Amino acid sequence: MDITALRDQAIEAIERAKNAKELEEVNKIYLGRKGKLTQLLRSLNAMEAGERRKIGAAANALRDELHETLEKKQELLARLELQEEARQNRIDVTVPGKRLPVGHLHPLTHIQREARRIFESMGFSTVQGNEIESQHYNFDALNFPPDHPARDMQDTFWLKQHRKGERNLLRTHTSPVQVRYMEQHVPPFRIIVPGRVFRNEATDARHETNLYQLEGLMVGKYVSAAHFKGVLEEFYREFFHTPVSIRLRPSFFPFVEPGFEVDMSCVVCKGGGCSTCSQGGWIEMMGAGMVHPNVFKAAGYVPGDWQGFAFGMGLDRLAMMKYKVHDIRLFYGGDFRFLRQF
Ligand code: FA5
Repeated sequence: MDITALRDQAIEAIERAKNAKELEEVNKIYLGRKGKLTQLLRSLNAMEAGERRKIGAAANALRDELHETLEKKQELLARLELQEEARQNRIDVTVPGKRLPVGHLHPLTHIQREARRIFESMGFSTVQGNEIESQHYNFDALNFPPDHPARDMQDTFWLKQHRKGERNLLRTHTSPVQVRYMEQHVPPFRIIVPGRVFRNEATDARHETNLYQLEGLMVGKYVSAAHFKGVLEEFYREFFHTPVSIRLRPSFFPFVEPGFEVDMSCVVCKGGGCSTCSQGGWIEMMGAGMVHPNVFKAAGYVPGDWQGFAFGMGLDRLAMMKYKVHDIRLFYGGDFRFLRQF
């Protein structure tokens, strides 16, 4: 082939190459071991002297030119590649940001806050108590006899006793705050005490070892069970926004006289009976009653001077009824499929 034609062909091929791989291919076709120009250079030996000099000089010049052109093209391709990379990596400040997953309040916290809001709107103040309590405030001051089964290892998480004297425990209810508060305050008053309590018992759909209660205590000169009923009805009306069936039945707690338990018609089965309410159609929501004279005495009051009502409602049960949750253990399982629904 004519050297000028070979040159035109090679230069055009170099110009056409779109990337490093194609350029390498061109290099191979013309300058490789079996390349067109390489073969021409090899064939010089067979030529007669005059022709060899003429063609040899032109072929060598073409080899240098091709080397140089290839190198330049290589640099150009590398630059273009860098530019393309930069274009692809460009930060577009107008693209909307990625939303970070944000948590939310636990359903039991919502319930506690809603219950607080309603009682505070009725003039109750919120008071806090201790989760670690003494035997005195949890039991003795609340008129529990020494052999009451609630004091049993089976029902109570007792703490190790390091020093002689009082035994401590994880409070089994929020009622100890009744006496603690009365020791420091003179009636009339109305308080609520929301908080965590602990029971050493087997769990099931309605029972947990860790649960939340909300204690209520209203003391004055003429506070009666009728006031309790009024407060309770107002609370349920506000909390459920719809009429719910409630029943009060007589019950025994050593720190009230008379005592009663408040049941609510099970919302899971609408009272028909299901595993949540043990087929009974009713769920026990709270214990309550008129404050026992011995509790007033333990707090340093003269019993005849005051009267009042107290109640302790289970906030988990309230949440179960509000959200129609059939098993209390779902609140503590940490399962996002459940928690994300609130
Ligand atoms: C008490 O704890 C009394 N302190 C309540 C009280 C206060 C009575 C003031 C009188 C005056 P009881 O053990 O019944 O009572 O618990 C009260 C409520 O807590 C129950 O009605 C129930 O709603 C809830 N509760 C009790 N045990 C559990 C449990 N293991 N899991 C979930 N909720 C529970």
